[in-house]
Amino acid sequence: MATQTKEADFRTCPVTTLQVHRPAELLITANAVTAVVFLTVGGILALLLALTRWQAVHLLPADWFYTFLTAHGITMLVFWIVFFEVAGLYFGSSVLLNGRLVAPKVGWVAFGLMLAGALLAELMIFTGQADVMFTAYVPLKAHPLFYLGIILFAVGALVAVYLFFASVVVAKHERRHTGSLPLVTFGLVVAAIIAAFTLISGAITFIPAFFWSVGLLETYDPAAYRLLFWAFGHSAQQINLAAMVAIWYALATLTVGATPINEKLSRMAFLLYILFINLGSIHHLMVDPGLSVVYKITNTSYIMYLAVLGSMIHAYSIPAAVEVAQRAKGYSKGLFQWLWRAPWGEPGFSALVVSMVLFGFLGGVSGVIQGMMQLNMMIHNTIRVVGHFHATVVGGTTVAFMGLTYYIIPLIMRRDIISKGLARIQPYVYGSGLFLLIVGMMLSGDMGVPRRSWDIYATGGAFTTQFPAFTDVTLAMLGIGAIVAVIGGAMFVYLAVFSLLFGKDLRK
Ligand code: HEM
Ligand SMILES: [Cu+2]
Repeated sequence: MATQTKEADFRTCPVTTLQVHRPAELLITANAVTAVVFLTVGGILALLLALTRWQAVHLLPADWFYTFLTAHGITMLVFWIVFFEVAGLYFGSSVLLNGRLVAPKVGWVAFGLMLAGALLAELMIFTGQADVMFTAYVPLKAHPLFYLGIILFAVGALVAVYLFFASVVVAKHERRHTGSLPLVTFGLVVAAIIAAFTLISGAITFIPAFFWSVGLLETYDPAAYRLLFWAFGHSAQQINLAAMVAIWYALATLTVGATPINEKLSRMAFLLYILFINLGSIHHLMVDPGLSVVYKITNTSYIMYLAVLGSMIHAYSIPAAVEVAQRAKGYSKGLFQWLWRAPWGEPGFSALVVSMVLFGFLGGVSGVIQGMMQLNMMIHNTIRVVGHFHATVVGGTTVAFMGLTYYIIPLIMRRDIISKGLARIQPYVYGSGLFLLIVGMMLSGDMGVPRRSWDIYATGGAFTTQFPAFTDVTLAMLGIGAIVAVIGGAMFVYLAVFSLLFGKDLRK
């Protein structure tokens, strides 16, 4: 690498004594703030969608519903999550290693590409030229600039991943830290390795789609598209998973000082994600005619459990680390004093617990159940699937990211959180709303309510209104849960934005 570390570029964090690289700090802030802007847009859309799916309210007209559904899916699952992950990668490769981002300019190029791509895609969606939903299944065709936007965004993200790897290598080379990588950075390296694979799969999926949309490619086989798309879409969720678990370890350390009891085991559990990343991916293609049943069942009902094994290890290892740390502080009476005396009023800790509970009990369990062939045939394309992934990417990943933000603001942006009281309850409000939303979606799906459907009665098909009164209740749960969750989400956005603008300046 060209330039050597300049000490003038660093400041010492008074709380953690870590060396903070100023150019990295700026990039972390830019990416995290952009992420929160997208979260805000996605949250407003979420409320409108939920109030439409709540059949008794049925708010939006049909064409708006599909435009907003496309926008919500992409804004949340791609732009909010990935911008935040890039901020997390820069944090893990500079601050946590005492090191520097080797080429901040490259980081700004990545940021520019991602932002331009995201805005282009949003423009196409909101002008009604890309009502294809975030999966963009062929033969649904969007405006070419929509695909171009996605491709630009993916290239930008790939550049950011490259910058992350380079910074990790240089930190080692410059001896900014000793010994092996800290566990949190190690988890992020795993996420970034999966990201490289994912983004390349994304390119293989979307570049032909772009050529097809401009007419240079005459046909694009829908079955081939789906196979390629899920090489991208499924692995993208493994990035979110690895990043979320890395943040769980970070939050456990930041809030109660927990360190993993057996760090080697935790590292091995991360490695399972890389090795078995694609196992289980076929759960997206269970009803597709092109693949053999033997292949589908082998992938989803046998070898998938090897990836689940990794998550099960983390699911025991993190609470155990918290228990050991709490007992060491003297909270060792009886079986559970360590738990009752945990810092439940710290948003970082409550977010950790909410994230683990919603992800584990609702997301993970439902995923393992509905990922097997026989049950998948019954729940495919019902709103139960949407319930499952709101437990994972919202209840799990989004809540974990929110929890980390409560530390990034004081440590990196050096502003105090403006309202500690509001921050104290925010994870609980968001989490309880999500609980209702998710359970409402799952139960509605069990009754056959289809996903991506503007009107459950107009679409016919799967929904047979066997228990109309019951479905009225479960859809109301979905709607009320959404209102509560959006209030919790708005509290988060308010806290993040206003702390950044008006919070007490901790530099002084
Ligand atoms: C308060 C929070 C949220 C609420 C109330 C909410 C609600 C909804 C609703 C009602 C749908 C439409 C379901 C259907 O008709 O099939 C939906 C779809 C979706 N949501 Fe959310 N959501 C929230 C947050 C999020 C977040 C944070 C993410 C991602 C990190 C996300 C990702 C998605 C995706 C990927 C879809 C599917 C879009 C599609 O089918 O093309 N949501 N959400
Ligand atoms: Cu998947």
